[in-house]
Amino acid sequence: MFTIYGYNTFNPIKVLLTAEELGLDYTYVNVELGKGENKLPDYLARHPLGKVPALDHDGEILLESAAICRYLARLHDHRLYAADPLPAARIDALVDTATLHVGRWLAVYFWEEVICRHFFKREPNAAAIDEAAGFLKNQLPYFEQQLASADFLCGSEVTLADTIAYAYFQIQDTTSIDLSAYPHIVRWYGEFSERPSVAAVKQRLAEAGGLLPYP
Ligand SMILES: N[C@@H](CCC(=O)N[C@@H](CS)C(=O)NCC(=O)O)C(=O)O
Repeated sequence: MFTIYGYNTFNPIKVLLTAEELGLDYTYVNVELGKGENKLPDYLARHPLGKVPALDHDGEILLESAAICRYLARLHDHRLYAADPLPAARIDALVDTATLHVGRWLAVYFWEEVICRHFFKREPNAAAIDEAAGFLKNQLPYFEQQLASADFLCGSEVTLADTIAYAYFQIQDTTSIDLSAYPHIVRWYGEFSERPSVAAVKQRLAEAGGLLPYP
């Protein structure tokens, strides 16, 4: 039995999208971050840092979104991933670029324009947004180039690089990020958004009462 603990933010969404792409049968539990449910003793026993996502697989607790995604893919015949070291390393590299670079700066928009507005009732810090925009201007051309020559980030098949990167790129739906200078990223994002996995994740979040009243 698989239980995914999450919330409507990009880290849990990586895991939910991956689970849906793999056709995993799982239970979803919404951890209400806004109410501090992630800091309650029950949840801290599961995740000592009090963060989402966490995965419970038959009583084994797994943490860290990308590690959970890799684990699920390995359980499913390495689908969305690769059994061979070289293609696996190429997917890992794009996952890390999505997480440590592009996603890190996309997340600044989400933090400033969604979380701070919604939870802290303050306006976005313009200097933080400017800094993120500067880094993205240098980094997004790499993804644009990857997607100019292939349907997906790592070639002709969906991989963990796509499910994980998509979770960050969907930040554009609720923030001021403008990706119109990157037509291949826009094409990839539009096509991925039509995948049944994306609709299924939205439905899971809505059913669990985990859709924030984002703008
Ligand atoms: N590196 C972790 C990051 C997890 C993380 O920071 N999750 C955020 C939501 S996107 C969270 O739980 N924030 C609540 C908190 O830190 O109190 C992962 O990839 O799983």
